Amino acid sequence: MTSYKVLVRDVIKKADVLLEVIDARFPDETRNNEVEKEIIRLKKPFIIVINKCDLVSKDKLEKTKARLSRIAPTVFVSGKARFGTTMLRHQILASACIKGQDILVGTLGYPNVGKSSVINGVTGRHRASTSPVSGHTKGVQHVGAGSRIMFVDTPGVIPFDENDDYVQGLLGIKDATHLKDPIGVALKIIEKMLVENKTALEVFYNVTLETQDSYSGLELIGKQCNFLQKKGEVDEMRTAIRIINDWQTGLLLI
Ligand SMILES: Nc1nc2c(ncn2[C@@H]2O[C@H](COP(=O)(O)OP(=O)(O)OP(=O)(O)O)[C@@H](O)[C@H]2O)c(=O)[nH]1
Ligand SMILES: [Mg+2]
Repeated sequence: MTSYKVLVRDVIKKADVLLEVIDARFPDETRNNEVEKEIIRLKKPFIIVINKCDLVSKDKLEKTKARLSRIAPTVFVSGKARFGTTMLRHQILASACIKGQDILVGTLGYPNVGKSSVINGVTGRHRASTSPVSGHTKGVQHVGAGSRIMFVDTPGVIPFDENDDYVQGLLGIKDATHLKDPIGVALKIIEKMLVENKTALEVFYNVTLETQDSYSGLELIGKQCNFLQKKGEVDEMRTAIRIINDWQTGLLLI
């Protein structure tokens, strides 16, 4: 594969407007500083697209939008539920600021954040191929969206530190059984939910979490799911895999 830096630079250079697609559940983890700097360096307009907005509460969404709007125009959408895509189309036309010509829209972001799904949301058709398996879009693809808009779909080109099990687990880049440390990742998910939406976690697993301790949370959830080993202690690995699966399939909502 072409070096990601070359690919990203090339897309930024050619595009009239850039979309930085991020995941509503972890906006900060999915923003990329290097990409933003390069866009700003080349003085290109960009839009922050908070995708998968169907997976978070309206309250969290509004707060994230208010915070990120200070950096660039920000819209929230759901590529899957086709929500917010008309607003995004308007924002693209407003940001491009070129009259009468076609607008080339570069789409950048981490693997699996939903770049291709956002494009399909705006085109109203399944023109860009999508998949739950990350790394799906292989090369740069052009996708026409009518009324002067032409998208450039890219592969999830931002590389991960191979050791970053947590982000790979959070983003569903690797499924639970392929992570190096599923228990560690599940604990991080619990930690994140304890801070952001403890009630959702409690309701989903039908448990009451007395402390902010993620390890006790894992144990309680394991017990409640009846994931026990022979001697009666909680099967932590099985519990962790269940939590990661629930998170990655969008059953566990922040
Ligand atoms: N719940 C929800 N899921 C979404 C949304 N957008 C995309 N997905 C899911 O996320 C997964 C990845 O979507 P893609 O559009 O293929 O993501 P991508 O960023 O193009 O991924 P790569 O091409 O692999 O880098 C698929 O399983 C989609 O169904 C959304 O708005 N909400
Ligand atoms: Mg794709």
